[in-house]
Amino acid sequence: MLGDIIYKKLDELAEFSKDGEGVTRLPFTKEHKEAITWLEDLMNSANLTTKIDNIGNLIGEYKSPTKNAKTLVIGSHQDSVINGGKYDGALGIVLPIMCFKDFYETHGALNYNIKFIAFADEEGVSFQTAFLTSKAVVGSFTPDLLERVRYDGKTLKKSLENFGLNADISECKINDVDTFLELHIEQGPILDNKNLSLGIVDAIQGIERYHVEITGFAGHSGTIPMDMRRDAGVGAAFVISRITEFAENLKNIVVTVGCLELIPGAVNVIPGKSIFSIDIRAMDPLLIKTMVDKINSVLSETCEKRDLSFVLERKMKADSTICSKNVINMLEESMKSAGVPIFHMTSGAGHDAQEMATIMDAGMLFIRCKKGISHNKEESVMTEDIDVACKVLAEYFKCYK
Ligand code: HGY
Ligand code: MN
Ligand code: MN
Repeated sequence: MLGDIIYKKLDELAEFSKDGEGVTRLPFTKEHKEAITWLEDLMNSANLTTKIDNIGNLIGEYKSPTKNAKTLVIGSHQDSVINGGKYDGALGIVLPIMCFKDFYETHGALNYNIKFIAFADEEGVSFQTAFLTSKAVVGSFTPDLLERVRYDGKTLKKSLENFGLNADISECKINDVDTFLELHIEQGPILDNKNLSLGIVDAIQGIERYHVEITGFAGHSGTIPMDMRRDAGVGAAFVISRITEFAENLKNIVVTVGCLELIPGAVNVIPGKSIFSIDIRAMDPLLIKTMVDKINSVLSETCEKRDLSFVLERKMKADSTICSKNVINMLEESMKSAGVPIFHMTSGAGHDAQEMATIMDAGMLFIRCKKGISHNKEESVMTEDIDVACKVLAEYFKCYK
């Protein structure tokens, strides 16, 4: 079955990763280059014409013989988080290409065009953003992002140049496109708990990400009395615990501090500086605003009390997205034709579909992942669910208009 073939292809793709646990494939790296070379072969085997745009997205095109045909865009991201799983992003690139190849060999020409996209950078791990390269595709990329600096001190601009890309990013904008469909693992436990293979996404929650720096004064851990310290590490600890408790009581919002650094980071030095990230998600933008106001007030109170100073900088914002009714209806029709139970849900995770929805009808189809585990090497899918997704996507190819 196609599910087994796709499963094995995803094992191959996962090999393009930095050493270490799970998959680490960050954008504009050796691993990214290897992955899109491999994906280009896969696209070519499906008779797609391929190109890499000026920000490293790989695009495979099927051109319909029909004049002035509509264009369906299908894709997801090639990049991973650090020590992530094999399926986050990758499944939404490989499955549609393999399913199209099988469909075209059986049914022949379509009366619409298809663009398959492997987005270079969705996770935002390298440049403290998210949906960086789908922003370029929809035309919302701003030149200031070129100055963002990644883990090795290189700016995005330099990283692109080293990757062989130094052209005008405004040329990445795609036009004359009608519908975007993204297949993606759910990254949550709902489908697994309900023993369902697939879910139609009705909405994707909004995201705001912040960079926080607290500055105190480095000192000797043995000689400075507790009441004379300006400990930036303790400042961070109080802030993180208070904003977490606030989010727990606020409900329908999630707040995560995924990165935390104490400087200078020596066992016998009072931290003079602490740097951490805050990732905030909710469907309701008012909840996010309430949370950001609380973060500001907790930072002010804590820093005043402990003679510290702080910087709170927003690094990215993506509005919550209501998925297109047209896409939802067509997914329902496809699931009905494939004899698959219809289930609607929302997405806790962010996706390129949020950017793509700013210029066209956009929707998502979720595929169960075991226990909802994701952003973890234990991430796993079943070949049976991949088969079910292929059946539904084939019906979608049939009914798309
Ligand atoms: O962070 C997210 O929600 C997604 O995995 N990019
Ligand atoms: Mn992810
Ligand atoms: Mn993803």
